Amino acid sequence: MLTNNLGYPRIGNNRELKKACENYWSGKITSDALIAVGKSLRKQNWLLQSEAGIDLIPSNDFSFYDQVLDLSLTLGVIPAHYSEFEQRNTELDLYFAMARGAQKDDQDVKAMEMTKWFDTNYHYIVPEFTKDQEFKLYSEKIISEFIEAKELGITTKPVLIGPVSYLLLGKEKEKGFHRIDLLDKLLPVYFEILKKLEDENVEWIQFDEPFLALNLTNIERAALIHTYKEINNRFPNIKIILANYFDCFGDNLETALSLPVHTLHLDLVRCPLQLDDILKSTFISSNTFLSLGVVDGRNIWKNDFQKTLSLIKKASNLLGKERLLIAPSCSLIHCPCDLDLETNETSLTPEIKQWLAFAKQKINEVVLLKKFASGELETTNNTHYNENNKANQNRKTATIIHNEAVKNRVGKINEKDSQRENPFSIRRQKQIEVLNLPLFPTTTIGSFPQTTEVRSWRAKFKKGEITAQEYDNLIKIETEETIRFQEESGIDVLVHGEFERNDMVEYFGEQLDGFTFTKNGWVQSYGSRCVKPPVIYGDVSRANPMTVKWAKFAQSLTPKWVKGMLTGPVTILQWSFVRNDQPRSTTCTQIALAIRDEVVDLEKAGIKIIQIDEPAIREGLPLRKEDWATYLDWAIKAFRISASGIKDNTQIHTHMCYSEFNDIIQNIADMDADVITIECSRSQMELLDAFSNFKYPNEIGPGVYDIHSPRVPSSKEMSHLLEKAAAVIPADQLWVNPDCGLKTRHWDETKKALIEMVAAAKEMRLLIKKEV
Ligand code: THG
Ligand code: ZN
Repeated sequence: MLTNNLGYPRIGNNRELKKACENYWSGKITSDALIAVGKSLRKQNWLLQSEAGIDLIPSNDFSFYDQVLDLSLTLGVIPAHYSEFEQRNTELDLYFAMARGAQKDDQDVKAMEMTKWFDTNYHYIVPEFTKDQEFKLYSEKIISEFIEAKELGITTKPVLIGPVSYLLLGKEKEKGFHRIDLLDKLLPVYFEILKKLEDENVEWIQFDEPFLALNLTNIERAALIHTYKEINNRFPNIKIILANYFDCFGDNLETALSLPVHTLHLDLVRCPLQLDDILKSTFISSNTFLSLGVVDGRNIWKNDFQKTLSLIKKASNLLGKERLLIAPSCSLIHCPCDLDLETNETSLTPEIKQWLAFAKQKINEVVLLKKFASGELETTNNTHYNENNKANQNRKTATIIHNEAVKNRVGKINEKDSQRENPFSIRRQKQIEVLNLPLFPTTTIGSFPQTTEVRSWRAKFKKGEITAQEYDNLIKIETEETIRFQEESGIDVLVHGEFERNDMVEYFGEQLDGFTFTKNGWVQSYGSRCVKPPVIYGDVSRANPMTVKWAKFAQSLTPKWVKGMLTGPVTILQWSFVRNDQPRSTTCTQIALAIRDEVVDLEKAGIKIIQIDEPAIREGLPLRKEDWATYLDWAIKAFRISASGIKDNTQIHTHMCYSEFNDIIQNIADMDADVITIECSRSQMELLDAFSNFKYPNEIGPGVYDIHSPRVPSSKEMSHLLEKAAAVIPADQLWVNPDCGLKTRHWDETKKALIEMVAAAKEMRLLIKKEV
């Protein structure tokens, strides 16, 4: 029996990687200094795992930005428009240019597209393929990192995304082919990598093929079989681990079991039941090893040793101990680094802390589980085992988890609670009377630039260096300036700017009962950007209003409408670490009721437009289509519960990120928000396609410019987009707004872009007048 780890967080205990990258980008440190930070992080991670007793330690799990982009560079998948930049710059700068775009002297290249990694909050850079795509071994990172570890005395297990998943993660940049057709051109580069690793005496290699958790076509399944047969034929002595995670193999099980690989890795946290199917399957060959993913790589709860050991026992009874590896369910990059760094007992109480495990603790759990399961250690009278048992028992019986009032309220929810008073057509008339807005009303998504200054006020306040009153005053001044700017630039529906908030989920988590939070529980979201997800440990309720004070203050400054800004229940759920002792749908409904109370209080305070953001509704979709309906049913209902406690003449907005909505557009319409704003500038046309095929019943603001880039768009560009939108959506249903919140932008570009945006809306109003 061996211990196996799939990937370790690379950001560093104190986000060293984030800081080093950002310093390099702003010219504060050299590339050598950045490279040295990377090297030191890799060394720390390898040594930590080696000292803990992990047998198969991953390498190539490090990345300066994203592991999918690393692979694109490895395979030479570099879009043509970078070729001039490539010739004039280093490999590292080319890599960052692909990730984030670059303006340098006369060179100006755009960033590649970014999207969500399966159902996580991690974002990867989407590979772009052309019909005659060529592949070549371009970057030797995977080999040099293997050698680097060997020089430290550690023989690692290189990890890389398998060829089939790599192709499927990408996108065709032109018509006339499917990316899977490129497989036979791609495979030789993989062989070249394997050959080089074999020459370095590699023993194990992990191929991630997480598309095995999705619905695959017969062609894609055949591609998997072809790939691993070819690899096995050429490299029969390398032990290949094929990793699937985030869901069951489902109807790909037969395919997976028939692949000629040394070891199959299974996610037994998401899908414990598949173990029985696999063990009794006649397809599993008599010498295949199984890597049992028993420690949750996606959540922060301590493993339940007793339960896990009985699962492992089932496998060892049938296969024998020798054929088993013990592992986390997936890479640990979705977990914070180290629970030991959480020393502040007022934010994370010792009672809750004993229920948790972060990446470092999970590594120790894997090792202990293996020792217990293999018989190396007895469980009786073992301190670690007893502690684990005690913590799990304590959590099962803890009173702080349960709130009878919340449970009763959820139990009493009826049909009416998820319905507005009247249908949209009636609400709309009432809202027009109250709001009195022009055609093409302009607004923003909510946040304005979170400058270093604003962040420093919060840091000072948290450290006690300024008083609550001083902090409030600073935020008030910033809010007032933002209101004035919006008035002067002619925006119709204003926002307060959200300067009092750290993150749109963390801010609510900090104020809701049933949540706790960490001081240092950072998880990479994209590139150098990290999030600190709150921890939902118990029944959720709202003790006090959370946003009313700031909404009221902002509204008091201006005769124009100011939107109340909330995060929706599905997004709060999706971007938190969620309790695993009740269904996610129950937790989501509890959050929905808390948000509903906030919506009602905002209305009472005179706020007429309330936005409930749900940017994460799509990423919450289960990986397999057969599970979509159940999820959509409770998720959409939760949103409706949060939005239905108010009168018809209060207008509900929602906002969503990412534009791949075609397949769930009916469900989005079923949310029945009066207005929806959607992110779409990186692929505007795709979004409009969806709306030309589907008559969206309510009002809609397709984002008219991309806030992820510092580039200032012209009013012409935006009015042109609006004309295209008006061709598929009736003009009186259209809103004008950027495609997402402005918190990551600077003030100068924000101001310029919004002035141009208002000009575009005015051009549209004139145009429509002429037509009438
Ligand atoms: N909050 C959460 N998850 C998210 C987003 C969010 N997932 C999707 C999308 N938005 C990801 N985008 C970002 C954008 C900015 C940042 C993080 C994710 C960001 N983070 C600060 C950083 O890394 O410097 C964190 C510092 C802080 O919170 O003070 O700027 O908005 N939950
Ligand atoms: Zn957005």
